[in-house]
Amino acid sequence: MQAFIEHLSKILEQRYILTQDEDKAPYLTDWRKRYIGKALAVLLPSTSDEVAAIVKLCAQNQVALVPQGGNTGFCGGATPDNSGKQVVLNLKRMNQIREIDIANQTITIEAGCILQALQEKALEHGFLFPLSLGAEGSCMIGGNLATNAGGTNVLRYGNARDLCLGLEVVTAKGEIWNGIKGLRKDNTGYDLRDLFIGSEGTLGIITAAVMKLYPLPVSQWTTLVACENIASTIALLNLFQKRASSLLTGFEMMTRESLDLNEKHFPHMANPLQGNSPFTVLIELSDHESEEHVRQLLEAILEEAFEVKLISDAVIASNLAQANTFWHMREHITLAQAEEGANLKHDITIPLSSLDSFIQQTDALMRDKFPGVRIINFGHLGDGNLHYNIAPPLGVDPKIFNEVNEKQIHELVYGQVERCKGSISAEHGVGQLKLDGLRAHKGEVAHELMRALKTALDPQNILNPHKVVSI
Ligand code: FAD
Ligand code: 2HG
Ligand code: ZN
Repeated sequence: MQAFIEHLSKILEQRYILTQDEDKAPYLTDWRKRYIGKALAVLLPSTSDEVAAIVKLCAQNQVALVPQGGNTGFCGGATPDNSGKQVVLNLKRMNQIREIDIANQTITIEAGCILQALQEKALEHGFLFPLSLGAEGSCMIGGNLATNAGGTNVLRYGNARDLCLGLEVVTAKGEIWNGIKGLRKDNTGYDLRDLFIGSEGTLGIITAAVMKLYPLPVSQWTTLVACENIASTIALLNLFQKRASSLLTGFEMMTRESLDLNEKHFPHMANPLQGNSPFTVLIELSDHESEEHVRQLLEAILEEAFEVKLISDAVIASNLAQANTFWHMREHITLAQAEEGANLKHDITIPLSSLDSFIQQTDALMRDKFPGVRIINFGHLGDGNLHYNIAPPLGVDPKIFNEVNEKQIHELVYGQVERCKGSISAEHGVGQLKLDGLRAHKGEVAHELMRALKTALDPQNILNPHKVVSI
């Protein structure tokens, strides 16, 4: 392997080839600290040509690559295995904005561009880039596309896939596929762009992308409301969809247990709604007409919701700062869970029509079989996407609890997901975390098609092997 490293130094300057343990360490553990890998080296290229040359060299030497962006993923997709024979290819130095096309309303950016930097660049030009998630200060657009990230604006603008028009990808052979086009229509055969989006670094390395930009709304209004049961939250969603249509840009649900945990770790983020309702919903409307128009609409819908008893309390943010505190409260639940210790995450989607039955049955079974567990259930209700996370009973060591109960808890939740015809991964992907469960979930035919694609595009199995599908 010495020869391989020496050859690398013909592609990258020595300082961008990390081989010392202390230099590699930050790239070898995932955000949840669930996976710790080893690597021959961590490589930091700055151009697509460098990426292509590295992949070619790896292919010649049968060295597997693990692409990495901001390393904020939840499924261990960006963490190498324990062999010490893989290389991590972190794209953070590829962070240039290549072009902003005002008339076409698109931006062409490199994969290592941090999501927040992209949002800010769009704003500078008077546009909205709508992808938004709690990790936006550190995740990167390449990682967002590789995981088909969701977040809080999917309801109105779609997920990362829906925001992408073109890609540049380095293939497993080390060739560069130039699909950098800003076209909203292009039916020229198989959609290669859609193949790479959501493939979690197993089919190709995304080096650049053309993303859609949107006009900035003139006014946004945010409210927190209290609901007594899940059926009311869904009826409320349907009411907002009917009355506000595309003005509805956020509809997030938090259970009382989630907010209690938040308050325990972040006391300044207490729920401003009194009364301890079982469900709190954060709703955002965005308008392109006027502040008055959207405020009146919001008030009218809330009034109707009170009248038909869908909500028992509501508070409208009186300014941007207060709206931000509502959003921070929502986004801090993940951080509160991390503070509390390891938890069992279930990032699932359920059809809205089955959500009530899912929550009622799963909660009851969970409390019956695992007395005292805390069900930290929150998420993007507007998309039917729950983060149905399980924390051990108070005072119980999470490590010991998870060792004993993890398998059964996953079986319980995923069994209910199958009953309701849902998905076991709504937005976080598969990575190594859900690799084993995927065949049963997708079914034999779909799983074989996925394996066939992987074999065709990466016959040597050097791109992120044993993530998503094994061949
Ligand atoms: P990484 O973690 O570095 O990589 C993720 C996967 O993509 C890996 O399989 C990796 O190999 C692959 N990959 C990375 N870059 C490339 C590339 N250029 N080419 C090919 N493959 C690549 N996710 C959501 O969807 N919605 C949320 O609301 C959300 N909220 C979050 C909140 C917090 C606090 C945190 C920590 C995470 C959250 N996430 C959320 C998860 C995570 O941020 C997303 O999955 C994000 O898209 C990952 O981006 P990244 O750059 O960190 O990718
Ligand atoms: C969110 O929606 C993220 O906040 C994180 O997807 C979910 O912590 C989680 O499980
Ligand atoms: Zn989420």
